[in-house]
Amino acid sequence: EQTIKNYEDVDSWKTIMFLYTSAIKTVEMKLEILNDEFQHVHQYNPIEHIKTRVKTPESIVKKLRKYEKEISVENMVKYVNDIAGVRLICSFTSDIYRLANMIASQTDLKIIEIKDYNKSPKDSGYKSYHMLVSVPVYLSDGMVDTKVEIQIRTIAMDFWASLEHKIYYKFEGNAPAHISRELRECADMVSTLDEKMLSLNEEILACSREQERK
Ligand code: 0O2
Repeated sequence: EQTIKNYEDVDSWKTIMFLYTSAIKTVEMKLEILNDEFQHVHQYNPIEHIKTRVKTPESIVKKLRKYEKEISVENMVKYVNDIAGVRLICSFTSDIYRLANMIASQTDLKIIEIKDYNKSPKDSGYKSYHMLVSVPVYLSDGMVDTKVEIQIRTIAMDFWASLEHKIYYKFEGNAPAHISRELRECADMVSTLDEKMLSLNEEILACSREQERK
């Protein structure tokens, strides 16, 4: 409630939110085309599904407070990198890097930062591959490079993260130790499941190739 009223200029807030929404649309469209092309060439969809969201004003303010920055439109654009979020959910861990490479080779997307929480999970057990990119949004009076955070993770990682996120918010970051421990154990199970599913899929593909040869 305190949130939007604090911003100096509601008009610029609206314009900025319009930019983020447009940037999400552009990135989503590009990813759908890549997925369709992959299906066309390899008869396989690396993306299981896509989720998008614009961060809520409350959540933006919370992040600025966490960073100890004054609440202003300028600071939010500068410091809050995940206002526009696109989440790519895939079946196998191998799809994560396949998608990351496909995104990296899009010449109109600039990669600002990569955080590979798949190779280096967070202490919570969180695994995901984050790409902070900027995408040009063309308006009637010019172009604006707009930041979008792309998170790439498997269905299993996403399942874990959505539950952990709820628990984190429920306890405001101070979950009882045994709950955090059990969540980390679940994260290990998720990793084992992802490994097994990947090797099983590889076996299935090898069998199909073998049958095709016969
Ligand atoms: P929401 O509700 O998804 O918007 P930070 O490290 O948070 O100060 P930064 O640099 O943006 O800021 O971090 P990062 O790690 O690149 O991305 C933060 C986002 O990743 C989070 O957004 C979550 O979506 C996700 N994330 C990161 N760590 C965890 C974790 O331990 N558990 C879960 N479930 N998700 C995580 P927000 O803002 O937290 O929330």
